[in-house]
Amino acid sequence: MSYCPNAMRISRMSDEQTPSDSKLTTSKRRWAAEGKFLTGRISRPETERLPPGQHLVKNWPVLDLGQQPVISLNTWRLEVRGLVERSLDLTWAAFQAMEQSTKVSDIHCVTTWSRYDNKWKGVATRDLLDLVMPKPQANYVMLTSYDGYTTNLPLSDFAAEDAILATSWEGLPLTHDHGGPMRLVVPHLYLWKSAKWLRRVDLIPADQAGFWEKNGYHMYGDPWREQRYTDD
Ligand SMILES: Nc1nc2c(c(=O)[nH]1)N[C@H]1C(S)=C(S)[C@@H](COP(=O)(O)O)O[C@H]1N2
Ligand SMILES: [Mo]
Repeated sequence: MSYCPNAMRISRMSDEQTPSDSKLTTSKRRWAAEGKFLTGRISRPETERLPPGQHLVKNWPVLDLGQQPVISLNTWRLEVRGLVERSLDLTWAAFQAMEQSTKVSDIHCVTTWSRYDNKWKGVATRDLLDLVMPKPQANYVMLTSYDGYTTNLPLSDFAAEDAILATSWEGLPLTHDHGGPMRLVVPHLYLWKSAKWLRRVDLIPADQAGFWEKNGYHMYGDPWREQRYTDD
């Protein structure tokens, strides 16, 4: 593999290690421990567009572990493995040749900002799943990114109608800081489930915790039910 030195260092991390801490990472671990931002209110998308405890922003903040991997389109791959009839190892050209979809969605970050009406273009997760054909025992997905980040969600949520493997935002190529060249967007869950710089999708039988889920954040992360932190 021929990523930049930074990405090479990241790609050598084993699954047991976690990406190194930034100041924000440390703060977010503490917020999970303290239950920060929980309002105790419940609202529903049908009655209120903004989930409880969220505020609207017009800009789009950048949040990650502080290590943005450099990815070359020549070596970029998207792998889909696990409980599938046909595993995939897509090059950038093969990914671009897939049917392209457009979705408009609101996004909600657990750090309390929400942004309305984001226009995405890319490959609908359903179109990817049609290619791999999940086996009946596949119930969850584990996502792994080029920076070593991982996150988990049910397969049915990954397959949501508006979930997209996005390469474009507001008519422009997705910028690197927001996960370009390609990131997942699953708008009905908190944005930490939407892996930036996505590299691998594993279809698995039972739920497993990803990075934030091991660090005090909820296994599912529904903004409408304010599932910010592990309930224990
Ligand atoms: N690969 C990767 N994806 C990631 C993260 C990360 O650190 N690495 N952070 C998550 C978190 S906590 C959030 S809130 C969103 C932020 O996306 P943005 O920077 O485009 O706003 O990305 C999510 N996806
Ligand atoms: Mo986040």
